[in-house]
Amino acid sequence: MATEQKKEEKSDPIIQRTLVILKPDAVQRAIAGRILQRFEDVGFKIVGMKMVWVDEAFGKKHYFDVEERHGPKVLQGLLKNISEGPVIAMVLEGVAAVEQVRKMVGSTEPKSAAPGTIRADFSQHSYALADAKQVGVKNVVHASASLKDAAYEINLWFRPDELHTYKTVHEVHVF
Ligand code: IDP
Ligand code: MG
Repeated sequence: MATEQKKEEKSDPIIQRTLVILKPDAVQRAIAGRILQRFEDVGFKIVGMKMVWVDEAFGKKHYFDVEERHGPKVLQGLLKNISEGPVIAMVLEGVAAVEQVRKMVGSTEPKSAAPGTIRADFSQHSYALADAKQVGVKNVVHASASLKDAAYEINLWFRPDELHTYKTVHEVHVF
């Protein structure tokens, strides 16, 4: 299954939902609030949020295609990282949310992510260090890479009754 980041297509819904995970490194470093603030500042609506400590079996479901894309070593490191402490999982809703949130998050390796992105501004980790330590690269957050991934991941992490419909003040200006 192709899960590379895709540019918005004309047929895509304008208002979208995407899954963001503040990974264990973000929670342990106590930067969750500052990261959340960035998403709130842009006007994304939090429609679901919870703190969970997942195990490797759940991690395998979330990262079902990582072995195929990056090989078994990366998957092992990643499963170790994602299950080493609690995470904060959230569903964000807004205009082209999948693409916009990925833009804010930045590219996968913090060392080479663009300044101003969350991964660059909150981490200095590199593939070289991750490989040397046999961990996944510690890049603070996960964000769904495509609408298809978002649908799969939201369904995996949240029950329908954990997702909420309400109005934010941003909607007065945006919609
Ligand atoms: P993404 O998180 O930017 O979508 P993916 O390719 O989906 O990146 O990879 C999932 C996660 O696997 C990344 O967030 C990162 O933590 C880890 N990862 C990806 N490639 C490597 C690698 O080459 N070395 C170590 N960890 C990696
Ligand atoms: Mg990904």
